[in-house]
Amino acid sequence: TRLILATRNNGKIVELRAILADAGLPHELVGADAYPDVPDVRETGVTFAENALLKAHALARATGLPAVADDSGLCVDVLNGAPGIFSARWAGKHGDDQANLDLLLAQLGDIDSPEHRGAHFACAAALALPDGTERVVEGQLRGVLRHAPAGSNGFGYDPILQVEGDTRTCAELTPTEKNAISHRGKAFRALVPVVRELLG
Ligand code: ITT
Repeated sequence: TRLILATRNNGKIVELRAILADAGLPHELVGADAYPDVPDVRETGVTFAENALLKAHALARATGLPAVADDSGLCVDVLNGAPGIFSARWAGKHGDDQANLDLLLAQLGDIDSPEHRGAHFACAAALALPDGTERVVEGQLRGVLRHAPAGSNGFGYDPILQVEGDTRTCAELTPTEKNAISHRGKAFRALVPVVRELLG
């Protein structure tokens, strides 16, 4: 069966293809770009799980095919969890990774002690079927925010989050290393048995 990846974020698509293939999911994975006529859903939820479900349902309903979606972001301790669900447009323009990351570093500028620079990535992975059946699971990755970006792998805020228990940022990990420990890896590996159960 076809399974639609209900996202237009290329960084996510690359990671999801690897995570789901490594987990042995036999389905043909198709990006949302294969369905250009389906309008982007308004992300009106107030949690990662709500927004992931909104995205998955919109694609499943419009295409008649099962869809999985990712809603994710960076939650900073001293900002009470912000940018959170607003991570993709923290500096104003949707998907401007560089501006988002620069603004966040500026906001944390004078905070120095590592215990005050704690943060985590969060990911909600949702599955929706055309008949309205839905499931959602979540994963997190803890770390400490650097003062300057390092590394060129990954996307988004990867260059500024140093992984807990490691000396490297997410952008200094190989894709395989990141997927093994990431919020997205955890969430989608937890979703795979659910996909198998509901889709066979
Ligand atoms: P779709 O809605 O089409 O999936 P999007 O980029 O708008 O794409 P989100 O609303 O879930 O998706 O926003 C996710 C943002 O959170 C993303 O743009 C990054 O800034 C950040 N983010 C999420 N996962 C990340 C990761 O693994 N590494 C770095 N930044 C990440």
